[in-house]
Amino acid sequence: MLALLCGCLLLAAGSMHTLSSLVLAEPSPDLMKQIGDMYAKVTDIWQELTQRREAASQPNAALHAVCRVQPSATLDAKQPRVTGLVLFRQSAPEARLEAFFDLEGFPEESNNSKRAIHVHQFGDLTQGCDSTGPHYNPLSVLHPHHPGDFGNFVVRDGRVWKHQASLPASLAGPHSILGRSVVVHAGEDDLGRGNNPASVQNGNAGPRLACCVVGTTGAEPWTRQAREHMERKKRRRDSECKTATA
Ligand SMILES: *[C@@H]1O[C@H](CO)[C@@H](O)[C@H](O)[C@H]1NC(C)=O
Ligand SMILES: [Cu+2]
Ligand SMILES: [Zn+2]
Repeated sequence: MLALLCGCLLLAAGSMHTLSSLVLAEPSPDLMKQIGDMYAKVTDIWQELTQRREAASQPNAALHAVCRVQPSATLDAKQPRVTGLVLFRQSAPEARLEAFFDLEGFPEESNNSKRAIHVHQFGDLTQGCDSTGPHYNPLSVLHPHHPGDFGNFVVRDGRVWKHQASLPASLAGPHSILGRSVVVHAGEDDLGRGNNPASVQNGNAGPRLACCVVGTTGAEPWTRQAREHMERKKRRRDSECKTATA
């Protein structure tokens, strides 16, 4: 396999220039750059092939990530201290990203208000959530089309609790959100409809209340959360039935 790839490299380089210039003359910087580019491409293909083989040899190839949400270190005393967990799961590298959001600590008086959650560029919490940078934007597009624009989450009784089956971000590939951060904002995301420059950068979602760095994990936290989710749903249904029949 490797020999074949090297053969391709030589052939490709040879077709760009005559073989004699490759062998006899001092290689031009241009040629060196082309060989360098080709080498990078071959390396990419090679890595993808070996990764694919690795994934195929593992019976459970699902990807999991976890993000433990903590109040921003730079938060002032008046702001609520939001804590909780965001869990991610992708059944395969090309599959859709699922997530559980389980956050608490929002003020009671903010019942039914909406809070924005995004993926930000850096997994750097050295200055609290302020050092996480702007929205993660690998394709240079406008908000709300960033991969980590998760939108607004309704606070109920001080809590955000939501399962999302299909988010635009990924845990695999060149734009993986692993090592980047999840930021919970004090305000609602205007989803790019604010008619000002900030609206198409960050949705005017306000101060950064809490954040975390997305890290890899095994399947266990997801399994536990999924079980709890089912139980809570059942409890909610049961209590709704009771009030309906009362
Ligand atoms: C918050 O709103 C939900 C419905 O949206 C309601 O069931 C609940 O009682 C409210 N909680 C408070 C503290 O008002
Ligand atoms: Cu944000
Ligand atoms: Zn965005």
